[in-house]
Amino acid sequence: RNPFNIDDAYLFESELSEDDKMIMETARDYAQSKLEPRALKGNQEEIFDMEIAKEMGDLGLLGATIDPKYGGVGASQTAYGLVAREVERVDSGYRSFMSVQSSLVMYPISIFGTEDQKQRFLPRLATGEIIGCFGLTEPDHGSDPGSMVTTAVKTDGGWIMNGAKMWITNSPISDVAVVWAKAKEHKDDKPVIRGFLVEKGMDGFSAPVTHNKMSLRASSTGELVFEDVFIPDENVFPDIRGLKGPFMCLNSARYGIAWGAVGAAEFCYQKARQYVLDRKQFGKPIAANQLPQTKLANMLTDITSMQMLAWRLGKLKDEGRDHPSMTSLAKRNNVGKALEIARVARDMHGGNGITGEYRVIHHMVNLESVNTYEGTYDIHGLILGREITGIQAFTPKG
Ligand code: TGC
Ligand code: FAD
Repeated sequence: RNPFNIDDAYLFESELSEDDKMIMETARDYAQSKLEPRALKGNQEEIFDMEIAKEMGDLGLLGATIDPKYGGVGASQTAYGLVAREVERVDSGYRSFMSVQSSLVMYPISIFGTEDQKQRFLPRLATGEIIGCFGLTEPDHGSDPGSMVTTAVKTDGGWIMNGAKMWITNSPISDVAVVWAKAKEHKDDKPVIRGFLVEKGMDGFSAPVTHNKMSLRASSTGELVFEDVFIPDENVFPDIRGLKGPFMCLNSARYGIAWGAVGAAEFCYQKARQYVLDRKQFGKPIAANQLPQTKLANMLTDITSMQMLAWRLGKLKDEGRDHPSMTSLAKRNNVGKALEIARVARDMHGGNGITGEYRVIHHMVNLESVNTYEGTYDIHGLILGREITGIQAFTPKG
């Protein structure tokens, strides 16, 4: 008989290329040696250590898929996903930082930006010298970003922006914000969604912190407020129009999340396994009972299917054969399953599962945010439902 690997049951890691494996191992070593020791305090005291950006940048973990000409390492989509898995094994908040910088800031600049915008921003984003954020959600428009009310009106040499974005990862610590707003070139034009690069220090622009989060506490979250902010023409993406712009970025970030959720789930499963092996009740290890064993079997089954989905989607992306609905399926399934696994693992730790030290409850509450952002579990269900039936169920018009 061949040996059975209880962490990689279908041996997907053995299918990785040497380059992808090397990047995965770099990310794993970094996450375990530098992020893990910060995680408990970071969560309890709401600290995002700014050194993390530079450390990730030094290792090529920011915008890894971007062309080396602009500071990336030209890594595969699979490698990008593997990095997200290692970082989220420690804390979804650190993965959020990395996803936003890579998929929601560097990626749009690299595909929608002018040569000048790429040169100005990408190399410094890649090293972590500057930090970016992505503003799509508004206080009254979350799942339905097409109804956004933030506006940008043309004026001499640029645009005047008014409005507000909410729930923006990295906003309080950002140097540049990729902001999606309804733009009007002429008074009577129909507004069209366009992307703007709003820089820290621009008059009328502020980024207040969101307080009292009970989840993703090591991630800095805030608003973006625009009061007659002048944005020069050189800070506008020239050609991209409509929701397709932000959604293309979300395809990349949602894919990374599908991998990240694998890391969080693996952490919770491994902790639960060790706990029930070590702890004795009724004179025997808790692991010697049938219920804990089937709970672990369910976790491994779900984790294996999550690994298969993420790995296969990465390959399809690398081959240019992916579809956004594949990403919806993987994001929805993997985060939903990771959340279930974290809740069961929390229960298997009994009272100790309530404390921060075991860090399972930390993953559990983080995953509540991950299940909500970048399209909620139900919204991705509706995206898939529309694909399957051909009927749009978001709005009454069908
Ligand atoms: P709909 O009519 O479906 O589409 C409008 C236009 O967009 C195009 N499109 C896509 N293009 C590329 N990729 C995709 N995934 C696309 N989905 C749609 C579509 O083809 C169409 O183009 P065109 O040229 O015909 O105009 O638009 P809708 O308004 O009906 O959309 C509904 C819905 C629910 C699918 C969508 O609005 C949605 O996905 N809502 C969820 C909102 C969301 O995900 N927000 C994320 C905010 S960012 C964030 O959460 C970051 S957290 C980061 C972290 O900390 O890690
Ligand atoms: P709503 O859209 O109001 O939804 C509330 C509930 O109603 C959900 O359960 C939803 O599934 C359900 N619902 C809504 N519409 C329908 C429907 N038609 N049919 C059935 N059910 C429906 N946004 C950014 O732009 N940038 C960021 O960096 C960012 N970071 C975030 C970080 C955190 C920690 C969090 C929590 C959010 C972040 N977001 C960010 C925002 C996130 O994308 C939104 O919260 C998410 O898209 C949901 O929008 P909402 O909160 O307005 O909820």
